[in-house]
Amino acid sequence: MYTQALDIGGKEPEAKRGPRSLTETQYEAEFDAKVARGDFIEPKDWMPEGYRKTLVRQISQHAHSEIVGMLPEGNWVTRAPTLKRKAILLAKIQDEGGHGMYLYAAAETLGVERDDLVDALHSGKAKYSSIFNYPTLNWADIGVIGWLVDGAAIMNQIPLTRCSFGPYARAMIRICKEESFHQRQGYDLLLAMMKGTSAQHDMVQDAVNRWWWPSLMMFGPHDKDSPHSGDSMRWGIKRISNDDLRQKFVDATVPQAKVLGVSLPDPLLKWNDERGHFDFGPIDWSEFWNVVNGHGPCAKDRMADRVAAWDDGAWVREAALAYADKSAARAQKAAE
Ligand code: BYC
Repeated sequence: MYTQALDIGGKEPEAKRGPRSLTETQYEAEFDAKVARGDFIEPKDWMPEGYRKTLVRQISQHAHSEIVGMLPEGNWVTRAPTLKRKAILLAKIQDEGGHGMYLYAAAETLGVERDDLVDALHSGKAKYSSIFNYPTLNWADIGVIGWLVDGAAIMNQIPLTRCSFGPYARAMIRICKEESFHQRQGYDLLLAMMKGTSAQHDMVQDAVNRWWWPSLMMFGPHDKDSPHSGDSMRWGIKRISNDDLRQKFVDATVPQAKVLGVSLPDPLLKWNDERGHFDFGPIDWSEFWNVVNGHGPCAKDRMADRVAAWDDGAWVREAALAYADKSAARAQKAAE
């Protein structure tokens, strides 16, 4: 049966299309049941507008983080100490670029344009992970980014492979596999440095001291201060809360620090038999919000570098589009 959907202009998001014989409440009940059964919601399925907006926000912020995350590591490609380390670092940075592309593509299935998302990043309207606003000061920072930053990312991202939105969940499977390699290469780099001179040992300890607390901040504010968590948990976007993921990360990382032979910069870090977890000291939330609100130590540099890279790459995008147009025209001519 034809429906009013045919009268609606093409601009309406996919999520709103579909037969209108059902009421909004019925659609919502069907959506809730799918989420409760653990079925994926797909782009053409009906979804609440808040769900769509939350996904566009989170997936695009995630994509921006991957792309901006290439910058602090990119600074070290020309200074990697050996050919092997340079090749590994280059491969890792390329992976991050790829992650950004999968994630922008997943966001686009929700009816937004990639150019608009990129504009929002460049104009400072969109957020990206707080962690990439800190500087990479010595070579050990590259190892610590792999170990702690990618380690925190995996902890946060594995539950996203079970997120209720199909394209995001599927993108996360491949991303997590690659992040796992990233974490191992970072830990391997640090193990090598810890077997080296006392100066190398000091570089690792210095890097750990600077990256530990910002890594804990990556998981976001405490659950009680997280405005989006309630809806995101209900909708099956988030499966594990910010605080629970942070705790899992601390519990997994403390033994790794011991094997490495570094100390973690928290005098309150202590195993709690009763809880079965490590206790840890308070996070400086004023630093977190300052960074999240665009005042991190490297915030201006990161965006200037990002915009310059976008502008410098304009000719590549134009050439790719021209090639695609020509190929399409050729294919059409051949079909006539
Ligand atoms: N940094 O209600 P909440 C990587 C914002 S890439 C900045 O808890 P939500 C890698 C939050 O956006 C890692 N902002 O939010 C790449 C919200 O602000 P708005 C990136 C943060 O979304 C290259 C407000 O605070 N990973 O690992 O429910 C090389 C309230 O927070 C942060 C992802 O993006 C933060 N840390 O939960 C190496 C994972 N935390 O939007 C490594 C996907 C919070 O209302 N994202 N905010 O203005 C998520 O899992 C969730 O979005 C978060 C936050 C857990 C991050």
